[in-house]
Amino acid sequence: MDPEKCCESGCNPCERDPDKEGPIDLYNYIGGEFVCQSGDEWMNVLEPATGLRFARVPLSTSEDVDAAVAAARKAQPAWGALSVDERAVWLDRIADALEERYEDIASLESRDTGKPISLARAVDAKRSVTNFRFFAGLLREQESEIFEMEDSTNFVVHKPVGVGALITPWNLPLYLLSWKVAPAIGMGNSVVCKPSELTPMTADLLMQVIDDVGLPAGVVNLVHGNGGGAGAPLVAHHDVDLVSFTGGTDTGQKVAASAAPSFKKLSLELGGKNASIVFSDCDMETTVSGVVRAGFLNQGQVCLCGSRVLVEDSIYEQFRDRFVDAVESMVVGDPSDEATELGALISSEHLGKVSEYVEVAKKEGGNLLTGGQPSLPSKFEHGNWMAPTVIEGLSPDSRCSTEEIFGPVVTLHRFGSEEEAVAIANNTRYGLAGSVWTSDLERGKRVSESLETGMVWVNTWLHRDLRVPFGGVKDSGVGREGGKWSLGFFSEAMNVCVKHD
Ligand code: TXE
Repeated sequence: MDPEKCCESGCNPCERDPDKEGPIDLYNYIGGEFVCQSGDEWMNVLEPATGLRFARVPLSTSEDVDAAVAAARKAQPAWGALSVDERAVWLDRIADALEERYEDIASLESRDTGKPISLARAVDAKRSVTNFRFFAGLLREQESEIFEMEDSTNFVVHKPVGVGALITPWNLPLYLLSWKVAPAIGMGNSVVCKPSELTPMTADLLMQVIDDVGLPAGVVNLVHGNGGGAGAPLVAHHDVDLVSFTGGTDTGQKVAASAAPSFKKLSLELGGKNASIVFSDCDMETTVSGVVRAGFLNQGQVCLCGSRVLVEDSIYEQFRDRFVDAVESMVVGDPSDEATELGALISSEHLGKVSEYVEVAKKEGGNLLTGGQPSLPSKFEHGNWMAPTVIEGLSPDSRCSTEEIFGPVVTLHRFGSEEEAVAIANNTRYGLAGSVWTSDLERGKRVSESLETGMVWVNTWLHRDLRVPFGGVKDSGVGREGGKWSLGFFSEAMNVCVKHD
């Protein structure tokens, strides 16, 4: 780290001054050091709730990516040579250190994403710690895989893949980054992280934690920046062996095309257009609250959100009215207020995209049952706000019924039969998740298995056992992470067959 060089370029990671006035400057983390970017282009990090700038993130280039990949490559052999138990100890150390910064994670994540502080605590902060602890335990539980033949024994060995690129989006920043880092380094890989330029704050906090616990230099590296400047060069890098990407389907296609020529190991967790299917024999109270939560959690900015609600004809009006009442009772406002249930959308651009879909819905014949602009104190006038919106009357083939909107917008549809419900639910390019609400659990399981998705919940939603496979089909992605599926993705299985004397 050459302070003179840095100070000339105007950035100065040599000392982080917490009391420094003005926006917080973030730095890349390469080879165990916070370092300046090679260029001098920065991007403002804005609070979604107020539109105010509170940090700056470097717009790194391929030069910074080269340095990060080189540091990862240098660190990988020694790290990969450690035993699984030795690496599990490191994951626990990171979990312990993250846990000590639980409230920092929650408040930073809430400020950076616009999500309510209650959600940032209960979901983002909690799960980020759990991810490291869970994979530490899973690593220790791994059983050896031995297959005996009459005259030989087969030993399956799980070797590191090498250098991994971990690219994450803005909706659940640390939750998703930790979900990738923990198993990736746990299986002996070294990594280069590229968080979303819109929400870099808790990725920076994770690097501080990793630095504080003294993880060997180069095992985890981070390069800030946007897709074109940093993400694309990282995916294309000749010395990157694996890419784990979570983000939009369109970007996922670019990532897949770039990774293909060098046969990089690839996992894509992309968009969704998930259906919540409500049968007339459901428990109405539980179902209304569960389907509202599924539709609007994190302002509808979760790939698993139930953005389409399919209701059996006989209870449609009753359900619709109770659903709209529950939606209209949601507290929309200051993300830092404990009572807030719905915060701001991630950016003005994204608000524009979601608002455009509401206009399209009206043109497609949709009837707006509730929505619009929430009335908020003046300090939020430059924030990205939308009241939770419910639309009925759209054809299941309409754009708003089939395309991912990724905001606080839910469309209501009615169905006459189980077969019709399944047909409507599957009538989209996406195939990530869904939920089925019925007191007939056999029907719940039967309908679930008919859905073209990677996961379905019956009479609940986002109830997560980290041991299960997570991922989608069709345009929702390729591959599975979660539990042993993560350990499998972040390793290369090798078989050694030993003939007996
Ligand atoms: O994601 P992007 P965005 C959906 C949602 C949203 C859309 C776009 O519909 O409106 O995706 O959101 C990096 N090579 N989801 O723009 O562009 C980028 O810098 C390599 C669903 O945030 O996919 C960021 O770090 N990397 C999703 C990450 O990819 C590239 C959650 C995701 O950015 C790149 C979020 C490139 N060419 C959005 N271009 C989910 N499945 O949960 C960008 N990036």
